[in-house]
Amino acid sequence: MSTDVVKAVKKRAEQEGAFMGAARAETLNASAPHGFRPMDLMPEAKSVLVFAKPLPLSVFLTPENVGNTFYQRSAYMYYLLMDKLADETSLLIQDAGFLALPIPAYSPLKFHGGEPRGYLSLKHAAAAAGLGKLGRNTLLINPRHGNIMRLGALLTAMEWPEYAPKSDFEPCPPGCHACERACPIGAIHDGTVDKLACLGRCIRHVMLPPAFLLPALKRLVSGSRALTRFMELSSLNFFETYGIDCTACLKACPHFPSLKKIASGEERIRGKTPKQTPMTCGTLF
Ligand code: B12
Ligand code: SF4
Ligand code: SF4
Repeated sequence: MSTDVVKAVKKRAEQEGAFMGAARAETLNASAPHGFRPMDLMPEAKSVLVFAKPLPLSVFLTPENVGNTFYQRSAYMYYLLMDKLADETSLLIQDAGFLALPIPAYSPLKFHGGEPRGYLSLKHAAAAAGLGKLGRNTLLINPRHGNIMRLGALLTAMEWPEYAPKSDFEPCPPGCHACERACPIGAIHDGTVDKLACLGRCIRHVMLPPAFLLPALKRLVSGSRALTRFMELSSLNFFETYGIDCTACLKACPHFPSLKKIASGEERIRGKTPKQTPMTCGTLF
């Protein structure tokens, strides 16, 4: 029964052009902050399954007068796609007799200290599931598919038969700070991102206050439970579709894919050659 459901989940991911990996829930329970662990959402969770799919390269390369609008549409579509994949595979697992909770690819958000967070950090989950490592720009980098992936996930009470082994893939070559230099507002420092600064620069939404008001808003929200609840509800109701006006830290990175490498099937990797992650399926390029 378990073998059948594992095959069915992998096949469903492949049909969506996604690849996947699994991590033990206890690994993330031990390392994620309180309130943002698998056990805070599903106490009986034993496994975290994570899905990843790269966006079409062309949406990052449209002319200046088009801007990032095509990227925005793809990014939005991918949130829906990842949510759909997580929902459908959760049903497959449920049919096999185990509870499974799809984790949203974007919204709802939980406000922490006045800043938005996902209920579970998908990039940390993806790294634990063997889908890559986090670079200095804090984004997930996969040795084969680069840095332009969108992620989805689910938690399940089912013990998954194979969890990701430790990987020695090191995404950032020594001395590389291309993402930090490329960020137009200097939001990236030593592997952390100033979320509010990035949000003010890269998110475009008619209801988003101007960037200079965001620090004051953060202070107000962080000090008020009612405002925190209001922000969480507004992000759920209104922020699902938004514009994205900056991709500089992706494009400057040596792991930003190139068509030549995609076509030749060459692995996009600088530095060490990675071990192929056994849990990845659905080879795309
Ligand atoms: C809120 C959010 C944003 C915010 C804040 C970003 C941020 N860095 O947190 C804003 C609007 C700025 C943003 C921007 C972007 N985002 Co965004 N975003 C999210 C969202 C919804 C939540 C992220 C989150 O929870 N952050 C809070 C935590 C993780 O950050 P932190 O406080 O720095 O965490 C610290 C500790 O708390 C601890 N920690 C927290 N959780 C955990 C868990 C474990 C296990 C461990 C060990 C530690 C740990 O580690 C950190 C260091 O101390 C996720 C979807 C999701 N649910 O994950 C997408 C997501 C991270 N975004 C994504 C993308 C693509 C982007 C952009 C590239 C969009 C663009 N411009 O094109 C930029 C990238 C900017 C950047 N360089 O980071 C993708 C990333 C895919 C990838 N390949 O990594 C995600 C995963 C969406 C998705 N479904 O694919 N985003
Ligand atoms: S998305 Fe733009 S503003 Fe945000 S960290 Fe990356 S380069 Fe900086
Ligand atoms: S630009 Fe360099 S330092 Fe930044 S994430 Fe990419 S490889 Fe790492």
